[in-house]
Amino acid sequence: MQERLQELQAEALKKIEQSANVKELNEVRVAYLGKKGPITEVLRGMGKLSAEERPKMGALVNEVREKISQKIEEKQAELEDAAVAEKLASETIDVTLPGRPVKVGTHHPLTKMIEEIEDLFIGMGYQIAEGPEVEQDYYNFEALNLPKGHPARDMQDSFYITEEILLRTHTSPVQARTMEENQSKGSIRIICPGKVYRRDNDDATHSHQFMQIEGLVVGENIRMSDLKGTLEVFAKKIFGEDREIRLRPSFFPFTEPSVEMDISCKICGGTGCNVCKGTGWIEILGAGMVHPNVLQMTGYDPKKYTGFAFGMGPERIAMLKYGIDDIRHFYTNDVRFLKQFAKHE
Ligand code: 2U9
Repeated sequence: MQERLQELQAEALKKIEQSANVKELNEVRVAYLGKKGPITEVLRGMGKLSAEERPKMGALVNEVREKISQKIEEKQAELEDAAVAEKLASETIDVTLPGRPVKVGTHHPLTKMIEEIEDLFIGMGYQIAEGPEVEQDYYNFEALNLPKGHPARDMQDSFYITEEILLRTHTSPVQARTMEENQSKGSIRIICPGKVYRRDNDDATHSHQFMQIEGLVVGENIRMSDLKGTLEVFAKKIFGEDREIRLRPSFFPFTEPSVEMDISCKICGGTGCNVCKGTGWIEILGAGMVHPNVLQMTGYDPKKYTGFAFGMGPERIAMLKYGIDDIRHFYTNDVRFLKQFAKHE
C-alpha cells in the first residue's frame, strides 16, 4: 500500500509538472484528489489494515495528498503568472507611434454670429437677459401694446398652445418681463438673444423657428440720437468701418417713432446690384423709441423715463455678412457648410 502511494505521488507530480495550462492542471487535481481518484481508493482499503498500521498509513496518505495539493498550487501560480506575462507581451503598445488625429467640432456659425453680437453689446455695458420660449399671451402681446384683436395676434401667424399660452413670436417679452421685474424702476441696458417661433412655411428666407436678438435701453434722457449712435457702432463693427447707415420711418406697435435701419451695400459700394436690388442699401434691423404705453404697462413713468429698442435676426445678419443664400443651411447642418466657418474660430 505504501509503495502504491509512492507511485501515485510520483505519477501525480509528473503530470502536474507536465500541465501546460490551468485547465490541464485542474484535470490532474480531479484525477488524483477527487472522490473517485486512486488516493480515495487507497483510503477505502485501509479498513483491511491492522489497528497499528492504520494510523501510520493514514498519516502517509495525508502527507501524499498534502504534497500533491501544494505542488498543484505552486504550478497554478506559475501558470497564472505565465499567462499574465504572455498577455502583457502580446498587448504591448508602441508609445512612440504617432497618434491618430482627434476630430474636433467647431462652433455653429449662428452661435458664433450671436456671440459676436453679444460681445459687442457687452462691451457697451449691456447685460444678457433670457426668458421662456413658451410664453403668456400677456407678455408676448398685451404688454407690448398689441391688444386683443391686433392682426399680429392671428392664430394663423403664431403657435398657440392654449388661448393664453403660445410659443413666443419675438424675444420682446423678455424685455417686458425685465422692465416689470425691475422694482427700482431704474435704468436698464439689456440684450435678449433666443429662439422665436412663427407659423411660416420654410423657404430660403423664412423659417418657422429662428433666432432673434433684441436690445433695450431704458433710462432718463434716452434719446433717438442714442439709438442712432448705438446702431451705427453695431453696423460698422459687424459689417466694416466703411459701411454707412440710414434710418427709414417704419411702424412697430411697441415703438414710437419706429425706424428700419439699412447699411450701404458692401457688394456694389452703394451703386446698386442684385444683392441690394439696385437700391445700394440693405435692410438690417428694426428699432424705435419704446412706446409710452409699454413703459406705462411695465410700471415706468413715461414722463420721467424714455427708452430705445431694436430687434434683428442673426440668421439674416450672418447671411449678409458671409454671403449665405439660404436660411435652411443653418438648420440642416450639412458639415460641408458648417466646416467653412471653422477658419473663423
Ligand atoms: C419692449 C419694447 C420694445 C423691439 C423691437 C424691432 C423693432 C424689430 C424685428 C426685426 C427683424 C424682429 O428679427 S425680426 O423679425 N424687430 O424690428 N424689435 S423694435 O422693441 C421692443 C421690445 C420690447 C419692451
